[in-house]
Amino acid sequence: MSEPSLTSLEITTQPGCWRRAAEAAASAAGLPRPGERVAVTGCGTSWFMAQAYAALREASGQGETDAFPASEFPVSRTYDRLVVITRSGTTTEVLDLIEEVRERWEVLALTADATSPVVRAADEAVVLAWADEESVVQTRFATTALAFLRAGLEAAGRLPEGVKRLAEAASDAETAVIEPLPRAVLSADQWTFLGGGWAYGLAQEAALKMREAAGAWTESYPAMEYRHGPVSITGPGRVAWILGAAPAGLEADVSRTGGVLVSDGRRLDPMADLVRAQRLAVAVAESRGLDPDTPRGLTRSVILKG
Ligand code: F1P
Repeated sequence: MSEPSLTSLEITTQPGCWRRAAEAAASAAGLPRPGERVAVTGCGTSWFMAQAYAALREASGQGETDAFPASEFPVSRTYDRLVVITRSGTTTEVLDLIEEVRERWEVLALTADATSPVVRAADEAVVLAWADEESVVQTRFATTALAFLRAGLEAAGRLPEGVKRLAEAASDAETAVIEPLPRAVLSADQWTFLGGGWAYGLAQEAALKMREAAGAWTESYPAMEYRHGPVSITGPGRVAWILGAAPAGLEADVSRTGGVLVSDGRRLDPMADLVRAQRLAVAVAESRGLDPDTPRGLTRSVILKG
């Protein structure tokens, strides 16, 4: 048997990383304060974590919160604070955006690298170096950054009805890293990930993981958008996977197509369900003879100029 991939090893460390993120958030400076108008940004995986946090913060009643990819940021808007997520701290679009807005807004950066340019560019930087990864494909850094921000929300106020505390999410992740994945999901040839509210960003990330690590055909949509077209893709041998609570009737809709529905309901926290999708990405990559540690066409960071 060959050695487990770095990606799969890093995936298993997430419960501990999330617990450590909660400790780090307790003493961190620069986190959004309740009532502030906040924007969150990043690229790729980091943008999807930004989406999840923005939706969770706004649903928590802590203030209007937008998320944009750094390359499509509407800079003419007005915010109190910009939160940037960038594992490498070197992504060009993120650094360019900070340069453009730093005189107007407070900037908090979450990164894995204390020596990276984003640390110098931001007003405050939170360095989650212990969550950094050797893999190009991000798993634990991204979810740990989200856990850190989520812990900040928990400390500042009440979370929305039905959202678990981070400590419970970390316990759910302990289950998610070991639980066998359903055979029909492993052998499918297409996967559509769905999520409502803050779980939509997580669904986007699940789909990206499958593309990055396994070169798989995936799609992702807000849960209620599925019936508005994307359902046409699902059929025998294909999967619709809902992270978080499923809308009424989804099971019947998927069953009519002949496809497989993965719906964990409220058992696992949606972040823990994302961990299962990360494991699926590794398993599908390996079943296709791909090495998840060397994803096709990807680099650790996109640096667009010298
Ligand atoms: C962002 C990112 C990754 C993606 C790829 C290129 O990096 O887009 O999400 O998987 O490796 O870079 P970062 O800004 O978080 O370092």
